[in-house]
Amino acid sequence: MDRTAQLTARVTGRGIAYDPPSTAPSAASLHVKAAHVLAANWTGTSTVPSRYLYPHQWSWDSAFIAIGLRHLSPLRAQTELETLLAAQWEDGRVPHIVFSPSVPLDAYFPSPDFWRSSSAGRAAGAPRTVQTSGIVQPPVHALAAWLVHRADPGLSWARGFLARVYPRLAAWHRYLLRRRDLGGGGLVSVVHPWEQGMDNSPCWDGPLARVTPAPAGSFRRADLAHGARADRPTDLDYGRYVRLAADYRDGEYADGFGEFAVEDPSFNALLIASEHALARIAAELGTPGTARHARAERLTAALVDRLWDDASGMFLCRDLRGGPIRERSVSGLVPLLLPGLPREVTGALLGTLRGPRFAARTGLVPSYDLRGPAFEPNRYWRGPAWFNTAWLVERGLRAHGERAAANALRAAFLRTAGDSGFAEYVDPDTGEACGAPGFGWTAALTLDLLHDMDGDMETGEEGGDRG
Ligand code: 9WN
Repeated sequence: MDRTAQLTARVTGRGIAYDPPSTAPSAASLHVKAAHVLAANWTGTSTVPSRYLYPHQWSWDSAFIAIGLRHLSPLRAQTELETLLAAQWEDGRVPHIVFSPSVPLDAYFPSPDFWRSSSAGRAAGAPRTVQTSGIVQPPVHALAAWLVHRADPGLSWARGFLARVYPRLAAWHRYLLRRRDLGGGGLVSVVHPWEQGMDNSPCWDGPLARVTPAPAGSFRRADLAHGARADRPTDLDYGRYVRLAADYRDGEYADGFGEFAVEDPSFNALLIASEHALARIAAELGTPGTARHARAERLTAALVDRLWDDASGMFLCRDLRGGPIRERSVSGLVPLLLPGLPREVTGALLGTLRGPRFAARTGLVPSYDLRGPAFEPNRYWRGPAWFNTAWLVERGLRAHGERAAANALRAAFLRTAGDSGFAEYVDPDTGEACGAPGFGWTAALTLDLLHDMDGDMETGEEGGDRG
């Protein structure tokens, strides 16, 4: 059944009339506009998410950006990933921010003098020549490297791209699997909300409540100079982010069971998708990828075992100190991306996606349950729709043969991305642009959906569901 028709019925049930979509811009004009955003955000070696709000290189942003850039310039896409990986620490972690030395310290907080990577990170092997943060972000990089290679294998072979990035990507996954399995059940834990990437999600409210905030006067937020206060995390949340990051730094970035440790479905699903991609990269380089595919399957089983919640029809986060977190966020739908899910899990995820909690008027996927107690349509990750998560869900729908639903989500993505000026995120019902305009991954993933119609990410061994 056509997803738009379903949406109309459900939305009417919520008492909101469905607006017909705006006239779709032509693919050619969207391409030109998206390419323009990426050109404006390009620094020469990488792409900033936003010149104003985020003027450095961010880890998972760069992976998504490379996935789009491959359609414009496979060389730039390779460079994007290699610039990030050049800042990898000796323990294998890929830092969530690589700071640009030409940007003033007060342009973004926390700045390099907060993280002090070259001194506090010395024991963990932080690079000496570049300043970085000390936390990580979701491991989308091997998936991105594989897709970038496939965009122009000739150029990739000529430059030795895969051979250079493979050991770094393998070390990155090793770090996560060995140092971050804090729960001992095979899944990776994040130790800060910024690591998971959906910073202000209501999922973190419970675990964050245990954290004593850093005093308000001890830091100066730079985000409020560019973002609306009502859209951004509160000062209290920021105080807690700062405390967690400062404590991690003061412990010289050694990994252990701290105050915040959460197993997150999206972070782990992206690791699994990337592990499958790493298996393909290994095979392309002449080493069998079978063991890596098998590890990805074991991780998928652990994900289902530890985070699947039948009653909610989706995956939930697990607070290692408090147990399952009962808030429903888009993170719990991202595992749809995975090829090896049990059939009943896939079916339930599709049902949840179509149901009243996640079917928004724009046709995009809200970051948080539309009916949840903490829902706010404009506040950071507490309801608005983001384009990277829409892209992940679209790829998941396509991977599971849900062509009509994938096409509807793709159309909603392209229409809203164009109408919003490639906004960082939008109100999930009205499509109103929020956050930074001309946002890197919104433009990049627009290009990907324009140019990669079949969405074959080749992330599984055989593909398809397990019966
Ligand atoms: C902290 C850069 C990043 C994204 C995150 C998003 C936001 C930073 C912030 O911006 O986080 O890392 O200052 O709020 O939540 O997903 O990678 O675009």
